[in-house]
Amino acid sequence: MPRMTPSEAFVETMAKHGVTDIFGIMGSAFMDAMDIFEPAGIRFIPVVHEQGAAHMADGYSRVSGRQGVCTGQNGPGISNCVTGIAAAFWAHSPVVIISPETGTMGMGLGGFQECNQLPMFQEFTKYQAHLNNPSRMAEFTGRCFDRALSEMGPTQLNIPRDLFYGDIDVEIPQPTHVERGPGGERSLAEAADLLSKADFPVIVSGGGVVNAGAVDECKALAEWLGAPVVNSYLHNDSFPASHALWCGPLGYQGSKAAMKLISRADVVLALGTRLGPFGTLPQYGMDYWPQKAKIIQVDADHRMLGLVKEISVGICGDARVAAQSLLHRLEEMSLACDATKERRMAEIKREKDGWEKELDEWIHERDDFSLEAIARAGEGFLHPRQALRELEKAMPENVMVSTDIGNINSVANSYLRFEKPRSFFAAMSFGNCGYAFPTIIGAKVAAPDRPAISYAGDGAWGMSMGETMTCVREDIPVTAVVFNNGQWGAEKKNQVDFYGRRFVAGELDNQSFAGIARAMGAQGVIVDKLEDVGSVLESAVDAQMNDRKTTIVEIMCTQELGDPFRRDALSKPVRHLDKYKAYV
Ligand SMILES: Cc1ncc(C[n+]2csc(CCOP(=O)(O)OP(=O)(O)O)c2C)c(N)n1
Ligand SMILES: [Mg+2]
Repeated sequence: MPRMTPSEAFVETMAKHGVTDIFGIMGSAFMDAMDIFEPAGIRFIPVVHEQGAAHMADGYSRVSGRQGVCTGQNGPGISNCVTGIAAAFWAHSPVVIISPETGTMGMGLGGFQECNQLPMFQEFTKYQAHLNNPSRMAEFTGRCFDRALSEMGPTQLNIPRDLFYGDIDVEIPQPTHVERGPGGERSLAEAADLLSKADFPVIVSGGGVVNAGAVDECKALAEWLGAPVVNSYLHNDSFPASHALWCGPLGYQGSKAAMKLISRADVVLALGTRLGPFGTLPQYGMDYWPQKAKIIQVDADHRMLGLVKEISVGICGDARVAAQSLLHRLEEMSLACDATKERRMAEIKREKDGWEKELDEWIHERDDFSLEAIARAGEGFLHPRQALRELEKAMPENVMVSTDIGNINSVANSYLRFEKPRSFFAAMSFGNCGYAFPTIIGAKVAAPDRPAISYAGDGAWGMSMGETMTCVREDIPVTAVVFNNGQWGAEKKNQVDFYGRRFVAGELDNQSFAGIARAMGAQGVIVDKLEDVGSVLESAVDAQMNDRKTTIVEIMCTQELGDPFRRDALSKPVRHLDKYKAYV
């Protein structure tokens, strides 16, 4: 066995796993290994804040399907990553966080930058390795990289900093690849039977379809059945939007056509989706989930089967081969729904056309608060919906878009359509503001030839805009769209609906984001006319692709607000004490 140092074993194992990029901020704790990243073919990308590094690793892995890697100094550098790793966990991203720790001889004495780094990631990792002996460096490193992929989620490699040093004799392990099957024979047969008897089958295409590379198989199955395909919440890239059977996303600010059609289903094939609780809440006053339908759920993780929604058949399998297997079975059977294929196709078209028309006419919100906000704004402020529609029309081919958490970003859900998977990186169930921008930077590193665009509200932008300096310093050109409505809108909406318009802490008296962008060395453009939205986006993308320039596009928006995020979780206030009686 070759002799090497643990640092060499660590770096060699990463190289063997194809690691070429690591996001983070340097620190003495891992400097011995960092010193040899370059000769190992690994680029270390220094960021502004380690939360950004974790989001970048997330975006990197979501677009490439490979492990994204982040690291930082023990203690504060690593605790700064917690939010980013939690977000990656809920995005099912194979992110590996390398967390160097206080040295073994100092741990427990309260020295410098000391903390126990395993508990803080426990809930958001699929696997945590703690290096307990330097001789096992390659083994643990390899396992973290393997498990991030096989379990589709973050893993942590915790390394006491003194264990990078020494001499070890070790073989570098080969990466392993777990091949998943279609699922159990009996559940597949039951599912095929249900589908063959269905009158109105509907397919929900989820994140598992993207991760498994199953879009073509989903398409073939949908075409065979003539079944409408709806995207699960925030997985708008799980089916090509130009396809006649595509109906758009379910859930908050999603497609009414999708929701109306699924409400009529007698059999639903939920392909590669955990059917997360937030993603199927009633919307637009419509409780669309088909309570009486038979639900077939396919998920690679057996723990997700039937967890949220009652199901008739659960298939623990890979979305791609499961869809393939179902199609092969159905090809041998006669389909009840064949008799109505044309009628159903016409129904799909009718609902889609109706929704497009409604979106075209829905140029602004119409509730009292929004109407007052529009009147107050006057010239120079755009309706968010109109701006979003213009952006949609100007989207370049092959685009990658990330979105943040906020009111306008949520409304964007209706206007974001994709032709290919691994194109849409929304902040998923962890729902943290500040997600979109660093995530698109990571995506751009993994796919430099694709146009990269992030959306964020002005509040979320404030949390994340520092990473503009990373784009400029590290030559990672992207385009950031900032919807400046001068408020933490999504939360203010709750004060409108539930707290008698008692606005506390919701206003944002912003400086010019375009100006700040320019001060950071990027281009900054203010858009205050609707007719400029499309052309500004196009030139920003052109600058990104042809001049390697990052542009911040600041769109001035009225303070109108769309439907609230958490209508499900809020109720009108009750006060018992006299001094608070007016606060209802
Ligand atoms: C890290 C974090 N802090 C706070 C929140 C709560 N929150 C959700 S949406 C929102 C407002 C977002 O405002 P902005 O980014 O300006 O977008 P807008 O709603 O105005 O479109 C806040 C504060 C959150 N989701 N994440
Ligand atoms: Mg805002």
